[in-house]
Amino acid sequence: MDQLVKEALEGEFRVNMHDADSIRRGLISYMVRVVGHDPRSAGTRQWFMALAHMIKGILSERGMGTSRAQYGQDTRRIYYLSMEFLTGRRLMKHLVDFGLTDTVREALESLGQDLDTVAEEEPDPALGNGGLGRLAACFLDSMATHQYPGHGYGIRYEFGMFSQTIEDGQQVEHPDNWLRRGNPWEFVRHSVAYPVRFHGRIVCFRDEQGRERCEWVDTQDINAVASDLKITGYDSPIISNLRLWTARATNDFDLRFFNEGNYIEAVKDKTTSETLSKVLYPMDSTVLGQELRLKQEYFFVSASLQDIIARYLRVHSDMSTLHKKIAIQLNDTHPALAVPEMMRLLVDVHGLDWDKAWHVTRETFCYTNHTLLPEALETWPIGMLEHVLPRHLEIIYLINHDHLQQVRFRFPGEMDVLRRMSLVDEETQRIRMAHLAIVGSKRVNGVAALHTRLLREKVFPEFDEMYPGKFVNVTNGVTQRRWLLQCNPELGALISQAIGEAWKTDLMALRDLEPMAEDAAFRERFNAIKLANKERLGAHIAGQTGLVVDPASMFDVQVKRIHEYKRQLLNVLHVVHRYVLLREGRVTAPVPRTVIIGGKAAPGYYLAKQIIRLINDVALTINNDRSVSDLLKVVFLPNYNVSSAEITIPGANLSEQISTAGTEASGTGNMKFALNGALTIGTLDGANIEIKEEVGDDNIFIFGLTTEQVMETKRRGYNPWRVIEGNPDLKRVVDMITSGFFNPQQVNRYHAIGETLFERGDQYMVLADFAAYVEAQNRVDELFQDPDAWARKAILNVARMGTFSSDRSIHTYARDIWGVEPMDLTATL
Ligand code: 26V
Repeated sequence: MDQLVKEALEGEFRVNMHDADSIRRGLISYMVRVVGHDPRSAGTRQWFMALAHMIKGILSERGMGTSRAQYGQDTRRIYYLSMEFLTGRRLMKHLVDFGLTDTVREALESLGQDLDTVAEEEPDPALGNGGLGRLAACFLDSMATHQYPGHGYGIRYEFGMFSQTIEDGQQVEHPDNWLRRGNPWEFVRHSVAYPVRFHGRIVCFRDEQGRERCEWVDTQDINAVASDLKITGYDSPIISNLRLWTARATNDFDLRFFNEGNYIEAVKDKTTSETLSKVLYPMDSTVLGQELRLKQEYFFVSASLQDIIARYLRVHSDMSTLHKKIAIQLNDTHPALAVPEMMRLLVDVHGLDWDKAWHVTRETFCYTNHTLLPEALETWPIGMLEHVLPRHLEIIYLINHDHLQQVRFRFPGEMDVLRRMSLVDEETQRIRMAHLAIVGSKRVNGVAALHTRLLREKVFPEFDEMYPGKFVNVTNGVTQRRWLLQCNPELGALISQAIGEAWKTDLMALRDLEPMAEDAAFRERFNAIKLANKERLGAHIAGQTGLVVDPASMFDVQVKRIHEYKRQLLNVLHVVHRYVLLREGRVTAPVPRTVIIGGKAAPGYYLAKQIIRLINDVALTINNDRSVSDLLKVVFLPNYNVSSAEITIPGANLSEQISTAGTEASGTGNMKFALNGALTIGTLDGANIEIKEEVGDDNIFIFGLTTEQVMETKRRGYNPWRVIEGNPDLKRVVDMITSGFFNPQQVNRYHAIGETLFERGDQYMVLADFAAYVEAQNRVDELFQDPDAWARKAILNVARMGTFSSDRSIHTYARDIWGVEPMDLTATL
């Protein structure tokens, strides 16, 4: 080592990334010069930092090339505004994208380090709740891979999604201090900072031309400071940017407090103003209407629009053609304040007249809806908006005035329609953000065929009528680079061996895999890889929970946020039912199963937390009952996140996608599982429907009520009591849970679960679907007993997942929504 260090430090800083020896020298040099550690005593953490900084150097170099080429081409840029990005760890992704995994592995090995162990040192940036944030990350990957000029804007939360432990069977939340040891990937741009204003009042006056102008004065300002994360695509010359904003007190703030002479109070207030980017709200199901959340939303919208406009004005001068050069995608309504903010900037700051500004605005924005649940649709109290963003409230009223004028014209005399379409909910005195986003956008899209249909027919029918062609569908997708190539390299290699590498950037190429389903040797290798992935998952489970599971058993997996509509409870009912049958010896040819459930509950969502507790109580009883121990195990996998998904998904045989029909907008986990060779048991909900159409009815286990049947049943008056009286097995299971069989020390623990199923009418039809679910699970068992038949279907699932690539989603957005073409920078760079 001594000699190595000496040589490396004598050498040049520049590294040839295709030569392991050069990388090794580079690593030593970065270790000394950037990390500031002696290579002779460095541990995995330090080697991670040295490697990350080295890769960061390449990112920066290549990124500059991309920027120059983009300015040169003056292409329309796409900005993806999202409060959440769940990017997953960066290191392995960059290595895969640059094709450097093997050389870097070799270089580290020569330094006595293992790449996988080093990669584990990186914290998983948990800047999102679930599907919506992960989708944003998949989209950035697809845009960069296919050379679209797409950039992300979000918030650099100091604390991301809480980390979850299970104590006494219950969820405990811990702060996610992911920046504690620094973030080697970010470029902090102290000079890219914009003031964001709050509160204050409006003064209107006539300018020299006699036009009415309004100014927003006496505001309290906070600075937004940019940090950039570089986004690489697979084998792509493009490096895109994800710009995340941090809140900092303005100098102004400092000065005022200093002059007031109360130093300690001044510093305290300064800190409060910086809480804006402190923490991610860990809810994805109910809107609380908290002022801090509203401020977060405006903070990131305002900073992003200022930045977008500043960039535009570097090359252009006419604000009335802004929409020709940019498109802004709103990821749900969280950034919907961008609509009035754009109007304010165009009218109040840049002096455009109202109609022209409105035209530019509506041609710029597009909005993606991600939920049908009424309690997740954002609305803000008028009083709060008036206090926090008085000018925006006025602008919203002006927009609404013109909008209602058109509604009256289109639906004359229909007062009900007028009331429903107004941006203002008069009853609750709140502003409806989805309405605002729809009115202010050129296109609105749902995220799966069923979801888009329900949006058009049930949620916003009058909007759909008034704006034909505005509502479009773009079914979600996932990036095969992270969700196959990176997380399941063995399967990736097997596929490439069989059909070549085209699938990595064109997932439709997987079709060529179909004939392999009939190839016995291929099936054998496919099964061997699944087994190895199950062993890896088994080891992860043992590490996390201490439970030992059998990789030969069927791995039956449900991982996602815990929510009533996702029906983890239905899963538990089936598990308990199975337990009863096994104990009573009522199963003739039992199939050993390991049921794995993971996910976080929103901290304030009592019932979701009770479901976690129930899973753990049931697991404890079953796992300690020796009479079933070879046949049934139940695991609650704590702290489900992107990194644990990367281990969990490749190890699954069965993918549980069992939401009540008409509630899950799309789902994306469903796609990841099938792509990794799991079979799906699922309802006709979200993208499950499209998955079924692709893989074929014989290759998926569909059960339960359809959306129409759910609505019809409810309309006719659904009675959960009647269901349970007609099904003694179900009654037995429910009685066991509600009477304390799994928790004799506190028998009424699950009172609330009984209440939601009966007194509150089983809103999500858990009981109604139970019998069909059990029947489908029996079909699953039967098939699993024939490993060859199972493998055939699993291979066909993989082969038919082509359409569920986020590449396809992005090409669709580009063509139908943004009207952009990929750039071709391959020659330029
Ligand atoms: C809602 C809220 C409500 C206020 C507090 C913070 C917060 C944060 C996120 C959300 C969004 C919930 C919507 C969501 O995540 N939808 C999921 O989007 C996925 C990607 O389109 C889709 O696959 C899932 O089906 C859908 O549930």
